[in-house]
Formats: sequence, structure tokens, C-alpha cells
Amino acid sequence: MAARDLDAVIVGAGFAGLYALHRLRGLGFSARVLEAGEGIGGTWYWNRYPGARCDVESMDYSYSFSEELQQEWKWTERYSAQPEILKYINHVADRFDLRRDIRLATRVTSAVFDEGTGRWTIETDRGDRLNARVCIMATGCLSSVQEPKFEGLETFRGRWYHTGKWPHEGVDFTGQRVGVIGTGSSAIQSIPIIARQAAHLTVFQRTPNYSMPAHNAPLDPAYERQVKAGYAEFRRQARESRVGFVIARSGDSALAVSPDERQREYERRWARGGLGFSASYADLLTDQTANDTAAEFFRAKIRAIVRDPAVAETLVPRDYPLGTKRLCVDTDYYATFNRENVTLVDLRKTPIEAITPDGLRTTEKAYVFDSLVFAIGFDAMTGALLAIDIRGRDGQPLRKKWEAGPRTYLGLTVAGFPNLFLITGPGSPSVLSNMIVSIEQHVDWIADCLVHLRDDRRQTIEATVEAEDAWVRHVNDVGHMTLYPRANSWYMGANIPGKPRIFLPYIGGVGVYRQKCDEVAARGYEGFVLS
Ligand code: FAD
Ligand code: N01
Repeated sequence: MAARDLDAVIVGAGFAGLYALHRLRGLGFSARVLEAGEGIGGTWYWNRYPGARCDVESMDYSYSFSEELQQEWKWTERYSAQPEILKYINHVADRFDLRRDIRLATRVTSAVFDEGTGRWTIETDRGDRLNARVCIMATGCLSSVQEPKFEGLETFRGRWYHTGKWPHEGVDFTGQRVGVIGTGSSAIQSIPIIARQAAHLTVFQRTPNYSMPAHNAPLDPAYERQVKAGYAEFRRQARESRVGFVIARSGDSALAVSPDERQREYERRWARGGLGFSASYADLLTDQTANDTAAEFFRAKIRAIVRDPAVAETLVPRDYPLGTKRLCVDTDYYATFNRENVTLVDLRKTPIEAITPDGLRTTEKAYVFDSLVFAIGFDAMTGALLAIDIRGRDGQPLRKKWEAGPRTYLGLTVAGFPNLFLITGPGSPSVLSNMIVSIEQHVDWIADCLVHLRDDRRQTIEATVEAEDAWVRHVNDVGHMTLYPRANSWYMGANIPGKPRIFLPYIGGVGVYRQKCDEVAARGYEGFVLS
């Protein structure tokens, strides 16, 4: 690649990388995006499994930076499916002429800060060596898949897939015996569809999940008109909200109302569907007794939907509070277990021993499969970053600095790594939010910061160790005021063997966090050294 002496290299061409390129270019900075995939779109390029769609509503889950774009684009459903989101991302790339600065099929392998020049050298798996003042990691929080490490996988004679790396040509399971391993959001979206295609589907569940009905439907034209008539205000409220979209949020304790009233509220939320359930009462995610009332409501729903009581009991989550693993949103998930051609296997009782040439063997029996689907998730939030050999001052590797867990200032920067920016990094609201809102906030903050450096004739910005320590403490303190640490979730790094147990995102809320970032900037980049 001929491009040398860039202002910025941006790694990743998902929602974050594309918007970063657009903003930086608009400010007169030279930037290049490097993307490992053969197409743009990030999450929506890679996750093409049956049923993949967003669970933040379409009118919310879209860019807000261009009034023309948000007025022109027409979503077709309440929750957009993966192909439509990918089409939207490609439309954005064309509309804003982004492609000429994006290099596809190029994986960044290292990023090294040179103290002499104050610049980053970025190397790729294609032998490129780029030089930039700023390195922006738009590498995604859910982009590094957890590879299946089951004994005997290499002997399997059928075909196997990971939901996060789905074949682009699609998979037709018609007439097949299929095994799905995992029951997180990806599995819960794909299982009902695979069940309708397959001759027989066996679902291997380690931990049952709480899942809300989506009640997906064609987008209501009246609602679309209403949002578009006041999109600016709609977006403002989202930016100031807790999770990046507005939901009716109660200020009451679940325990302050009568059981009847609580039941009515839970029914109302269930009937509406989607992620708003956790906002039913103010203390659902901080008080175990309050949470128990909501969890019990879910359990009753599962028992009412699933006809076989033994299967229903296996699907009922018991050992962690509702909402502390990401709430799932489904279409017909629980009802799928009423089908004749679907079997549920409880891996807590009968763990997988090995994958065999014909299928899979648990401690109880052998299963025969034509295809296996691993819906086993991601090395979230840190996986994609640590896959790159990132070195800061004195050649210090990020892998070493983060050995005991990630340390950032604001989830945006790392002490010892000048001019390195993380978009939706650990220690920011990130995966606890409508991520497009969080992505735009980070990109805008970085863009403003780069303008400030330029105007002030500064070369570098770097977080101080004190500011970073204080932020890490704060993120941890706030996280531990909630019930989240009680679950073995990917938020806690618990899904990856050997990963440090740290509550990774910042749960203080999108609006509060934005205010904090803005205050830091307004105080002349408090907690940073500018040189
Ligand atoms: P990504 O979209 O993950 O893009 C990162 C890109 O960086 C990838 O294309 C990757 O290939 C590239 N990359 C990584 N490392 C390198 C490297 N070393 N070199 C070159 N390129 C690299 N969020 C919501 O808010 N609402 C939802 O409803 C929602 N639904 C989701 C559904 C699924 C199935 C998944 C997996 C995630 C979902 N998310 C959702 C989270 C989603 O990841 C974000 O909303 C958003 O798409 C992230 O955009 P991004 O650009 O930050 O990261
Ligand atoms: O991954 P997950 P995901 N043996 O980690 C199981 C977003 N997303 O791809 O819970 C057997 O949630 C694991 O079991 P356990 C969303 O943020 C959104 O589904 O660890 N099982 C779990 O059941 C989501 O949270 C949507 O005990 C194993 C499952 O695999 C995030 O992406 C859709 C196992 C993994 O669940 C990740 O979701 C999809 C093993 N060795 C994704 N290892 C929307 O709906 C893991 N499991 C918008």
C-alpha cells in the first residue's frame, strides 16, 4: 500500500470504522481503513446465520450523523434483518464515497508506537507497512469468534459452522440431522428457523437463557412518519438515555408495588416485546429480591409455552439474575421445543465428551449429525484488540499491560499508548447500549480531540496512569453495585477459559458517560498529557 504518513489508520470497516473515516475526512485528515473481511459491514458482514437480526429497533439502530440519510432510508421491519442492515451499510459507504479509502481482505497484525517520531507503524498480513500519527481501533466488541475447541472436531465427517463466520452462500439444512451447540442470542435466533428446515434438530444447552418475544412486524408507517418528523429530538433523547434508546423506565422499586400491579406491568412489557423489560423497575438489576420477581415471571412464561414439563424445566434459567447475561429477543424460541423434530439436551447433566466422525458423544449417548452449528459466541471486547500485537511506549505490549484484565481511561484510551483510540472499548458503555449511539459518540469525541490537537499544535495525547487507575476503579465500583458480576457471562469474560474475570463494560449509562467525556474535553482534556 502506497499510503504513508497518514493522519490516521482505522482498523475495521463496521459501523465504527466507516463513521470514523467519514468524520476524519470531513475535517481534512487523511485516513485509511484496513479491514480483514472481503466486504464492509463488520458484524453484519460476518453474522449471516439464519434469523440474524438486530434487537434494537430499526429506527434507533442506524446512524444519526446525516439528516438526509436518516430521512431517505426506509427500514421495512421493526427489527431489521442482517441482509437489510448490510445493505444499509453498503449504501452509506457509497453515499459518502468511503470505499476509496478502505482496503479489504487486509488484517492488521501489529501496531507499534515509535517514540522518536511520535507515530504509529501498522503492519498487515499482506505485508503492508503504514505510518500514521493516530491509530483508531474500530475492531469490534463481538468480532473475534470463540473457536470450537472440542476434542475430535477434526474427525467429523459432516459440515460444521460457527454462527459468527457463516458461509456467504447460505446453508440449506433441509432433510438434515442438525446439532446446535449453545443457547445465547445467536442460537436463540437461529434455532426456530433451523428447526423448520431440518429433519431433526438437537439443541445442546449449557446455560438456559432469559428470552423476550420480539413481536417483530413490518415497520408501522405512522410510527416511521412520527419519528422522521422529529428525528433530531428522538436522537437527542437516545444520546442522553441510559442505553442509547428511549424506553419507558420506572423509577419505582419492584418491591414497592403490589404483586398484582407488578404482574400487570410485566405482562404489558412482555406484550410489547424487546429489550425494555429490564427497565420495568428501577432495582431489577441491583436487588436480588426485586430481580427474583421478574425472573419468576419469565419462568412461568416458559412453563406456559413449553408443553413437556421436563423440557420446560430444562429451559428455565435459575442460577443467575435476569438481565445479567444479555437478555435475548426471539421469535418462537421456546415454542420451537414443542416440535416433534426438536430435542433439548442439558449439558449440565450430560456434558459433551467429544465430537465423533458421525456426530457427537455426551457422557450419556452418541448422536448422529449431518451438520453441527457452533453458536458459542465471542472473545468479547478484548479479543480483537489483543489479537493484534499493539505496542506503546518502551515497546510495552498491550497484551502484557492487560494481562490481568483491560485498563483504559474512559474506554477510549490507554496510558502508555499515545494517540491510540479504542472505539467502544472496555470501560465504556459499549455493549450495554445501542451500539451505534456509542460508536458515534466515541468517533465524535475522537474527531474533536484531533481538531483540538491540530489547533493547539500538539503532536500526541496520552492518558495519565492516575486518570486510568481512577477510571478503572470507578467502572469496577459501579459494576459491583449491580447484580451483573453474579453471572458467568461474556460481560465478565467468563465464557473464555483463562480470561480474567472483570466486568468489562461501563454501566453508568450512556447519557452520564457522554457528559463525563464532554467534561473531560471541556477541561482541556483532563486526565491526559498533551505534548
Ligand atoms: P464490528 O461490526 O464488529 O466491525 C469490526 C470490524 O473490524 C470487523 O469487520 C472485523 O473483521 C474488523 N477487524 C477486527 N480485527 C481486525 C484486524 N486485526 N485487522 C483488520 N480488520 C479487523 N448491537 C446493538 O446495539 N444492537 C443490536 O441489535 C445488535 N445486534 C447484534 C447481533 C449480532 C449477531 C452481533 C454479533 C452483534 C450485535 N450487536 C448489536 C453488536 C454489534 O457488534 C454492534 O452493534 C456494531 O455492529 C459494531 O460495529 P463495530 O464497527 O464497532 O464493530
Ligand atoms: O454468544 P453467547 P452469542 N460448550 O456468548 C454456549 C450479540 N448478539 O453469539 O452460557 C457448550 O451469548 C454458552 O453457554 P454458557 C449479543 O450482544 C445479538 O449467542 O457459557 N456450550 C452460550 O449458551 C450477544 O450477547 C443478537 O454456559 C458452550 C452460547 O454458547 C452476543 O452477540 C444476536 C460452550 C454462547 O452464547 C453474543 O451472542 C446474536 C461450550 N464449550 C448476537 N461455549 C441479537 O439478537 C459456549 N457455549 C441482536
